[in-house]
Amino acid sequence: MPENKKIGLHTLYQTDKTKAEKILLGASANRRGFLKSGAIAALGTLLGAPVVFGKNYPSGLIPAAWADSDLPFSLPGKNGGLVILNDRPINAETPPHLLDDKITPADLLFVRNNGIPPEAGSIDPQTWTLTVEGESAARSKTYTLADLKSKFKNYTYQLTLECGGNGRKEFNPPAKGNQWTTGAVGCPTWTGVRLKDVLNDVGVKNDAVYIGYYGKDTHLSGDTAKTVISRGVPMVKAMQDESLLAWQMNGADIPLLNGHPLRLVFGGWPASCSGKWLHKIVIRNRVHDGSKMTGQSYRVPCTPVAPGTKVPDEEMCIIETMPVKSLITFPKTGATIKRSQKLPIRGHAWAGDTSIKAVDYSIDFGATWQKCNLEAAANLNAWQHFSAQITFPQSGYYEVWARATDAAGTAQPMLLPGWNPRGYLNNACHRIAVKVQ
Ligand SMILES: Nc1nc2c(c(=O)[nH]1)N[C@H]1C(S)=C(S)[C@@H](COP(=O)(O)O)O[C@H]1N2
Ligand SMILES: [Mo]
Repeated sequence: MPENKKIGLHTLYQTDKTKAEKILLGASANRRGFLKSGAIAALGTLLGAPVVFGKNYPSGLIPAAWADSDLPFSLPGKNGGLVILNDRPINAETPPHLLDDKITPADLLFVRNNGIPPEAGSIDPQTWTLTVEGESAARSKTYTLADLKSKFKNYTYQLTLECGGNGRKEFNPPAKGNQWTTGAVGCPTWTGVRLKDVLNDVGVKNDAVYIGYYGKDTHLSGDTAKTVISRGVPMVKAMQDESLLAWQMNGADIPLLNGHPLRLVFGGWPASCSGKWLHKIVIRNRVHDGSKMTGQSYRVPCTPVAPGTKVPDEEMCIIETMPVKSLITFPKTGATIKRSQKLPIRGHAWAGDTSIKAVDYSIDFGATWQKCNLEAAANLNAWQHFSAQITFPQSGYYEVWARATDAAGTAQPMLLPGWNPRGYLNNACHRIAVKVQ
């Protein structure tokens, strides 16, 4: 008898995961960040046994009964194929072959949480408000969601969100944090109002430098006085046409884990700028100094350093536009084809605030490169689709590498770019394995 069956674990795996998800993501925590007893009791019922030390159970943690099973623990509103990197806070990335759509479906957009999202039951779009204030705001003003929708013109843009730490896993010495491989990126459409229209309605003083955001998620410690994350962007990015206060993704409510009912979307910048569960924006007369804006967070050395270097805070610069990058989304790595066949490949390329002018592929580890077909972007800050048909000279093992070049002529590095202490901005070429028989 297999070991697992002997100890009866299979029965745990068969219990109702959907109900468990509801309990875990809808449950409130006490002051110390542990699940309240009602939720623990409900979880015990599902597991078919009481959670004996339940009073120590951290809110948001997925029981190992599900987390370690082969069955995907699907997050609410998310595809079961997402890879969960961390369950408290929830961080999940999308494997490359699941990012094949030109417009990323909502259930396939990665999730990066720094804290515990607001409880589903506590979000009422009817009463949700956004307040704009700060030293450089002419006054303080509060809008309901209905105000935003009706007072300002609505816009839809396709915008790329990529976590600044996407690709962190490859850096050596390793950087702390979620070990993202390639999947902390996606490009859905977003509907909302221009941030600049709202800022102008409030009134922006001449000395405005930066905006900062505040969301309704709670700190992992359970301390409600602590801010999870409060980042922002300089006024020029805030005032860009494509910078949105969005309430829809792909024409439907934004999934809870991606910031329902309201979030900021700054395409092409580290996604950490795009505040979720947004309820307050501050217009600052200095660089915003909220949580994860200062120190070493979302910053890289202002000038390159040798791997492993300790860099003082003053020599770290805030990441703004993201670098040129691409991803092969078809075929899935490990594809096998017949010698007589051509291999179709496709994927997407993006480059922060600029466009992609070429994508090339190589089947000889970068010695020679061939052009891919490249489509135009739907709008500024949207990724561009590429494709090609590859003929292989003989049977054997190959790697297909893709390399994008942006409008300024900057191309992706074939291997790792500059090491930095927190492991940001890895835009190395993506590669897949192909066997020709
Ligand atoms: N309120 C809030 N906003 C947030 C975060 C968060 O933890 N809380 N994480 C940020 C980071 S680091 C990233 S990469 C993106 C991830 O967006 P997504 O989860 O919708 O993919 O949200 C950003 N906005
Ligand atoms: Mo991020």
